Formats: sequence, C-alpha cells, structure tokens
Amino acid sequence: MTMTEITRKQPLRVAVIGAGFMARAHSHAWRTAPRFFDLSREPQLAVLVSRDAERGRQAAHTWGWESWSDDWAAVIDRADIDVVDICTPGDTHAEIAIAALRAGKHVLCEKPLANDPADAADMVAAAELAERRGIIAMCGYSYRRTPALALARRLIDEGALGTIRHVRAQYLQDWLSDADAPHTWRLDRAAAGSGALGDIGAHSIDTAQWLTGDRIDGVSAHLRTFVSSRPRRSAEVGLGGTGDLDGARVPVDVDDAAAFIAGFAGGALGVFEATRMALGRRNANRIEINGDRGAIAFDFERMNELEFYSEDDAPDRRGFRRIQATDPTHPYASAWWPTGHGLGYEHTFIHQVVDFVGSLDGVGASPSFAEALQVQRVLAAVEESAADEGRYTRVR
Ligand code: SOE
Repeated sequence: MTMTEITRKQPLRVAVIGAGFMARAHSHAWRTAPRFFDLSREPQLAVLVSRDAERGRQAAHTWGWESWSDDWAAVIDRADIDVVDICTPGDTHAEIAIAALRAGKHVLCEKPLANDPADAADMVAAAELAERRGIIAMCGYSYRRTPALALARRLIDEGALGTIRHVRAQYLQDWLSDADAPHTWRLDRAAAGSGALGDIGAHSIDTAQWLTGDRIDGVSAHLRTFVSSRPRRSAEVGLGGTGDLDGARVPVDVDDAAAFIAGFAGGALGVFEATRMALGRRNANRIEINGDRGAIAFDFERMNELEFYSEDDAPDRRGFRRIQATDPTHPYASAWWPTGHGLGYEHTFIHQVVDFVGSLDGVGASPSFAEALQVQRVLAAVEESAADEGRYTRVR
C-alpha cells in the first residue's frame, strides 16, 4: 500500500465581516473555489465577524469558519489574517476597508462601494496607497463573473458588435411588491445609501460600463417610492428578515424604483430601470447592447445563455442566436461540469474569489475601487437629477 501526503499551497487567511445573505454567498465561494480552480494560494476560512453573538457563532459553525468574533477592528489587527472580505451594509464599508488596507490586508468589499462618492473617494485613496505595497482592493460586482456576460465582454472586445449605439439595462426584482413585506436595512437610507438604485441599479451601471469599456457621463432620472412604511421585524437574516413582527411600521426613506436615460462618453445612449417591485420578475438582471455590427442580450433569469446577433451572418439567416455559455471554451466554464449542465448564482461569487486570488499575482484587481467610485458617481448624479425633476445632470 502506498500513501503520499498532499502538499498544500501557501494559505490565504480570510476574515469575513458580516453574517447575512452576502456573507453566506462569500463563505461558500471561499470554500469551493480551490476545490474546482487551480489557485496560487489556498483560502482558509479563518474568522467570521458579526455584532450579533448568537448569529455570528451559528453562521461561523454552519458555513465552516474556524472561529467567530464580534470585533472587526481586533480581527483586522491580527497578524494571521491576509484578506478582509466586507459583507456588511454600505454605511460601514469605508471605515472597515480603510482600516484593513492601512493594516496591510487585501480587501474584497461588497457593492455598492460606499453610500456616497466622498466615502468612496477616501476608499480609492487608501487603495491606491496600499497598492504601492502590493495590497489589492476589489469591489464585489459579482455579475461580471457570469460566464455568459464574460462571453459578451469577449465579443465586444473582439469588435463583434462594432460601434456601440444602445445600452438597455433593466434590473427587475419583486420581493418588495407586497406593501406588507417587512422592513429591512436595504430600505434605510442611513444604512444602504439608496434603494433599488444602489442595491441593484448599481449592478446594471457597473455591467454596462464594464461591457462597453465606456463610462456614463450624464443622466436624466426619476425615482419613486411606492410604499412609504413597512412592518418592523426584530431581526434580519436574508432578504426581508426572519425576526418577529412587533406591529410597528418603519418609514421607508429610499427609492423603490429608479428609471433613467444615460449618455455615454463615447456617444452611446443608455436606458436603465431598477425596481424591486416588478411583480413576476424574480431576479431579471437584463442587458441588451446594440452596435452597428451586432448585438447581445442577456437575462440573469436564464443566466447560462447569451443571445448574440451578427451582421456578419449571411443575410438569409440573420437573427439572434442563443449560445449556452457552458462550453469549455467559454469563460470560467472549463472548471465545471460537462457542456450544457449549467451554473447558478453562487458560481458568480466563486469566480469572484478566483479572480481576486488571481489578482494577488499582479494581474490587477477589477473592479478596482476606482471603477466602483465611477459607479458611485453615476448613482449620485441619478439622485441629483431625480431631485430636480429629471434635469440632465453631468456625472462628476
Ligand atoms: C437584493 O436586492 C440583492 O440581494 C442584491 O443586494 C444583490 O446585489 C443581488 O445580487 C441580488 O439581490
């Protein structure tokens, strides 16, 4: 009988801050990424941080973390931590990320980067200083890591769409359609910065700018709040919370829906919509881009598929074709299952970990904090425009 010891790679010790839905997705990703991808370092789930003792202990146990803490500042000071992964509401991002970068930790921070451009700019300054010491900072716009969208990016980079004229992006959810759906921190301006706009519209803005390689430089926007107060819950886990209702209602001070047209610096025209009240649409993160040579269309509710139209096809067979982005030639796909077997939401976070660890080898983390700051500036311009009845507003 022979027995050989498995040689392990250099560990990458991770601390996740948060114990909600996102921390759960990230925990799974840190654990799974090295099981399917050949990473240069071996992520280790060192410590989960949560203010809530019971929830933190439980989450750390269930998701496979070595330990739990209620003190993020102490965790950041620990010499054995390499990465700080921030999965808390937006109002806490700047303080934690800046402290972590100063302490020499690599940072992965959930989107949107912050609740306003000023905090985001401070985070960019800290990231740029840290980068000189080989420390990386990345923002978690996870949809970039959907294979079908990464394929769209490849097609656009190759010139298959030609000059981009139209960007049509909608992010439609319906989990807040019911006026009695409970209040959550995602409806609290102090914690979340904005409503559907920053929560899901930010994804569309990032995706659109990343796919086109262009930036939005002006917007004309409208925001709506359809339900002005919601039942209070004693605790919150996942979307909408799980704690008991106590009969009180909490005011909603963010948008339920956002709609805006956008001018791109390169001349393309964009139309954006973000809502968590589009009844029947569960997580329809959609984008369609038309150029003068071709077009792509994508809907996350069919996340394994990309529609592609090309003027290069013979005239008698032109039309959108439906590509299943599950072939080994497609981005990320060769690490997974046989062609056609499909991936899910969680895979985008696994790919995010793969790219994050990859960027430690000097590839350059993207979306960088600077890219995420540009998204923040668009969000701010949308709010400014909406406050002025849709006046066309420059992104500054
Ligand atoms: C809630 O609307 C939410 O969880 C967003 O916060 C995420 O960014 C998105 O991926 C799914 O929906």
